[in-house]
Order: sequence, then structure tokens, then C-alpha cells
Amino acid sequence: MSKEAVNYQQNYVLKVCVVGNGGVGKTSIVMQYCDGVFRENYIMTIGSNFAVKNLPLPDLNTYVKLQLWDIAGQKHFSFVRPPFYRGASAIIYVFDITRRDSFLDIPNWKTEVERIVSDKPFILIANKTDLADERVVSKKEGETLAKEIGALKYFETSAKEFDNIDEPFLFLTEKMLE
Ligand code: G3D
Ligand code: MG
Repeated sequence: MSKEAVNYQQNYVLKVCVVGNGGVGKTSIVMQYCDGVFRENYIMTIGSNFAVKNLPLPDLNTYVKLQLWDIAGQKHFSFVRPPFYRGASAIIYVFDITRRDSFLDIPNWKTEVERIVSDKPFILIANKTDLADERVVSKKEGETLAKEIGALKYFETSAKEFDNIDEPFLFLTEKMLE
């Protein structure tokens, strides 16, 4: 726990898994949220990435350390994934608005995750809104899917333009603390 955390009455470490097909922007979203830097040309995620965000919530007198686990989306890594889901307090499902396959795969990801963790809050993120010209999944479709799968909320983001990146994490953190 950081020095700053001792000033707060309550301290939590919360694990959040970021899940979705390869290339949808999971690593980019996490990197943006954690240090505000968008790096072009990531090497393909092998297994998982891990990042920590310190999130002081003065109004709640609470200090949250968010452990963000970014799971590799490539299908051939499926055998390594169950341990990464274990102990998650919340899940973020991500698809890419320019790739319908990534949208259609969301229910499959949910099935995979829920073999390991269930009854945890989750949200749906549609990423890459900056690529409006290449968009193939509408906002309406995204919202409908979010409702169908029981997501608490639907967000649209651009990791590239740092658009709406803080909001999903803050929303989910507040839900986890409820
Ligand atoms: P992943 O972790 O889900 O596999 P990455 O996805 O974060 O590695 O991102 C995959 C590619 O999409 C990367 O491009 C990254 O730069 C790009 N990307 C991520 N988020 C956005 C976004 O919001 N807008 C746009 N335009 N691109 C984004 P490369 O070219 O490095 O493969
Ligand atoms: Mg990645």
C-alpha cells in the first residue's frame, strides 16, 4: 500500500479483468488509464499484462488499488486464461466498433469467464470511436448487446484519443464498493 493510502479509512485492492478479442484495444485502454500514454505498435500480448492504478476516492474516504489484468485475446492462449480470471472483482468486456467478429464474440468471452467467476459486476466497452468512418457496429447494437448480456453499463471509448477512458473504471470501481 502506498504512503498516500494510509491517510484513508478504507483500503481495497481490486482485481479487474479486461477481456475481448485480440486487437480490440485492451492493452491500449489499460495503458491509457494507468499512465495516459498511448503506444503504437504493441507486441502481441502473450498471456497477460498487469497494471496498477491507484485511485483515491476522498469522498468515500477510501483508497483503491486497481489491479488491471489484460488477458491475451488470441484463441490459442485459451488454456492459460482460467487462472487469470480467478479472484476478479469485476470484468470489462471490450470489442472494436470496426470489427463485427469482436462484437459477436462477446457472449463467448462471457461464457468462458463465467466458468471461473460469476456474480461479479461487468460492463461492455466499444472501443476505437475515433475510427468513425470504419464503424460497422452501431451504438444501438452495442447498447442492445449490453442489455442482453446483463452488463451494468455500456461505454464507447477511444484509447487513441483518450476519450471516455476514466469513466468506465470509475463507474465499475463504485459498483465494486457497493
Ligand atoms: P489488445 O490488447 O486488445 O490486443 P491493443 O489491443 O491495445 O494491442 O491494440 C491493438 C491495435 O489497435 C493497436 O494498433 C493499437 O494501437 C490500436 N488501437 C487501440 N485502441 C485504439 C483506438 O481507440 N483507436 C485506434 N484508432 N486504434 C486503437 P497496432 O497498429 O499497433 O496493431
Ligand atoms: Mg493486449
